[in-house]
Parts: sequence; C-alpha cells; structure tokens
Amino acid sequence: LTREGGFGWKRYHTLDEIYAWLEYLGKQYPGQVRVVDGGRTYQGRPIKGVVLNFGRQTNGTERSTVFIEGGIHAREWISPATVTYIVNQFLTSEQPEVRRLAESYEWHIFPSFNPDGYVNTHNRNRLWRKTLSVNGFCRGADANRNWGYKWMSGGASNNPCSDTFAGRKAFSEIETRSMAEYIDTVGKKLYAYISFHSYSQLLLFPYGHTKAHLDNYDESLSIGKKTIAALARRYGTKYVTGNVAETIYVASGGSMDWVKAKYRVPIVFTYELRDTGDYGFLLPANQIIPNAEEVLDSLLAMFKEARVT
Ligand code: ING
Ligand code: ZN
Repeated sequence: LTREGGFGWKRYHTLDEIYAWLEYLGKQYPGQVRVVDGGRTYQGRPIKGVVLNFGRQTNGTERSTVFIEGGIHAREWISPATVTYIVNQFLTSEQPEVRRLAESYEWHIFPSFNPDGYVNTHNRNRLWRKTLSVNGFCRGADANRNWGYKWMSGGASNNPCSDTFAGRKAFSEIETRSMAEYIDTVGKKLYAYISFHSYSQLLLFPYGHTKAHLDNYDESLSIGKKTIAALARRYGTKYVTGNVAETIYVASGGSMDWVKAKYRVPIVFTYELRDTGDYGFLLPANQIIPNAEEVLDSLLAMFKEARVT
C-alpha cells in the first residue's frame, strides 16, 4: 500500500473502492479520522463519510465545522474524485497553508450523497443523474431539487421522468432526508458548506429560487471573486462566480439553499467543476489531479478571505 492506501487519482473509482478507502483511513488515522454513516439509500446502501479532526482548531469561534458534499448527481464523477483528493491532502500534505486549513476546522466530508445513482452510472447508465427510487413508470428524483426550502418554486419538474424531477414532496428521497438529519446535528456549528458538481466552471452561491441578492450576497460575491482568481493562477482555468439563479438558471430545492436558509451559514458555495463542455460529464481521468489541485488552491483563498462569523 502507498501512502494513500493504494487508492490514487489517475482513474475514477467505484463506490466500493471509495468506501474501502474511507475505512482504510479510519484504521490508518484513528486519532484524526472517524468514518460515519449518514444514513441509507433507497436500495439500502450506506451513505458513508469521514469526520476529520486534528485536535487543535484555531478558528476559535462557535462556527468551527465545515461540511463538504460530493456526488449528489450520479454522473458528475469528477465530484467524488475531487472530494477524496481533498481528504487525502488534508491527511498527508506537508504544505503549511494546507495544514493550517485542515487543522483549523472539523471537517464532515461525504464523497457521494447519491450512492445508488453512482453505482448505476458504473453498471448501467453512465449519464444517470438522479436517485433510483421508483416513481410510477420512471425512476429517481433529482436529489438537488428535493430539499425542503422553496421546494418546487422554479427550475424543477413534477414529471417523474424528468431529470429535474423534484420528488413527490420535499425530502421524499431517503438520501436527502437522512443527510438533512445529519446536517441538523452540526448545523449551528457550520462555518462553511461546500458542494461539488460538474460541469461548467462556475462558483455558485445562494439562492437558486430567486435572482434577488439575499443574505450576505455582497460578501459571497467578493469571496467568490478572490476564490476563482486563486483557482485560475495555477493552470489558467477560468471560472465565473455569482448566485445560482443569475449565473446558470433558476433552480429550487437544492441542498446549499436549504443549509443557507436554515442555519445562515456564512460561507456556502457550489462548485461546477471542469470542463465547459468539451468532455462535459465524461471528463478524462487525466484531468482529475489538475482539477483537484486548482480547487484546493481556491479553497485556501476562500478560507483566507472568509473572516465572517
Ligand atoms: N448544476 C446544479 C443543479 O443542480 C445548482 C446547479 C446548484 C442548482 C445549487 C441549485 C443549487 O442543476 C448541476 N450541474 O447539477
Ligand atoms: Zn450536478
């Protein structure tokens, strides 16, 4: 086994490989890594994550927890790959800035919010997006339209066969319901919530149901600009930042909007990772590492800029 436990970021991994690696980390770093179960999926799989805590948080405020969400959409493979890369860097990097970031917070990190869907993209349909619940003749709800804030108020479908089907009701999906319950256990401590999607090279912040500039819009925009500037520095990759509704489209029932509205978390962003459409969801595996490197650069800047409490 290498330092990463034989895992690596030269190819995309299956759910089983990701889960085996998380368990390996729990054994390898018993003082820093706790493997946690966020709940079960429709097909009975666990939603596994890790809690990283290096035991000397310097953030010093009530809000000393960061939540990272990956893979809520099954086909966006670069998302779980980026999230596992970040976990590995937090555990193994010797760069002072990375160490400082890792050790300043308690991290709750879930590489795949949609394990059934992810398995489906490996076994049957590479471009599957939704969960796999049965809804009449069609399967699955869009797990990023199913959260209970402004549910079904734009950019979501009531047709079970649509890729943006919002579900029969808010939190109809066991995946969103159980992850919301998990987030409730840390909600008041959250300093930041970061979610990873692909593709389009955007750094989005709330809200998706309205173009209005709500909560700490100005501050989010200013942090967003500095974050994408840092991202571009390494390889020149250009991102655009702004709220969801103005920057891509109106979309309601997303996880980050629910977290922002319920807990007034200061730093809430969704990355739309590489690329801008040449490969789209089928981003070649040789881009996993450069993509993740520039994202980690950008996170260092984001948390340096973020001085709100
Ligand atoms: N994009 C996101 C989607 O769910 C998004 C954009 C982010 C919408 C946050 C709402 C809230 O449509 C992709 N590519 O899935
Ligand atoms: Zn997505």
